[in-house]
Amino acid sequence: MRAPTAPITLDGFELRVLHLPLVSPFTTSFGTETVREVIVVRALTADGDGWGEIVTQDAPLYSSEYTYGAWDVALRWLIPALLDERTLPAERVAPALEPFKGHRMVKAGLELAVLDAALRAQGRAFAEYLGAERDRVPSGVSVGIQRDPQALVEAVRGYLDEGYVRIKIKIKPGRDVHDTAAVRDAFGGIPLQVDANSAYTLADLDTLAELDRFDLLLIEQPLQEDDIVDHAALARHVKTPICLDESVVSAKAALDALALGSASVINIKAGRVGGYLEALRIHDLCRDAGIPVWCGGMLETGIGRAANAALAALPGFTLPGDISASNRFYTRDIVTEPAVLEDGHVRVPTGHGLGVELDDAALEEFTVAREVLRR
Ligand code: OSB
Ligand code: MG
Repeated sequence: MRAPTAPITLDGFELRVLHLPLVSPFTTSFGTETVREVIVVRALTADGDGWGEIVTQDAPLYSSEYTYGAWDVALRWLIPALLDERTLPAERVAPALEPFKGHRMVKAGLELAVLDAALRAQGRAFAEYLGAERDRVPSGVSVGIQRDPQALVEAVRGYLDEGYVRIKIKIKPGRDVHDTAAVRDAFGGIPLQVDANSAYTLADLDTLAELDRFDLLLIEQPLQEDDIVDHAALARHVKTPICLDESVVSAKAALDALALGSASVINIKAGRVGGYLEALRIHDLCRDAGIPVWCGGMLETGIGRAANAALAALPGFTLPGDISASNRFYTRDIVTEPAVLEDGHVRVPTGHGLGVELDDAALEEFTVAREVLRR
């Protein structure tokens, strides 16, 4: 279990910025996206290529990271540091990048590409490597803010009809209690949770406490990223479990949040915490502490979606994650077999590495910038 990868010789990295059209606009408390701008990483090694994804968005609204900041730091600092190492096991990627502060999504994407290459070279599946115990994971869906509560109800109805087993709705001040009430009233006791993407402060305590009457699974990241003390205060005043997303940027941050009582559930996103290996550490520590976790999403392409399905198959992921089918976001993905919904679940890939193959034509079609750095 969790045997490390064999050392691999890095020849270079290819980065691409992609623009993938979304099937419908995705609105959160911080903005609306109609096109997913994302960076795809290809690790070029003596033993074959590996793929990763840097989940930054075009603007620094969810976190301080954004596409062209990621692009710059990867090409100027992080990739050169990895190429200096020449030969390394994938587990040494994060330590090699550790001196550079922040830029966790970039580090995660580079690490994933090396992991994929190393595991493919060894003929091992990412899920097995992580210690996954399930061959499919329950699929939840994150529903953006709609024109009005009626439109939200119709959007949710569509996803329930498709078989999604858990609904998460985005909220923001002025679009919280009524939206949640509309979904509760329309669909009764469905598994339901809300995500504020840090749109509130403690001054909104009364509004947040009003959500208690909807019997939600959790409220995700109501306050700011660095408000872990305020989240603890809020948790004492509301009944709904508080779940942290943005605030948990590392295993240490997760430990601190649990020690303070800032959260009773944690959303794990590999990009946000600097990689799948750090995500694994958060899974392990939460499991030891009896804290439920679930796998968050960043509108991943087929690359990151495959990796997320593998991660979510670990035993501590006891709540459905934001791992929906590819077609929830995209009409065309960049992998040959995009994730599909089967009986409310997404299958965990079993092929070597991440277990997905790139659709070269789709990759070309969506590429808007490309750079290769070789040793
Ligand atoms: O807060 O979970 C979030 C998407 C982009 C940035 C932040 C978040 C989200 C989502 C979508 O909620 C999750 C998904 O990929 O399905
Ligand atoms: Mg969130």
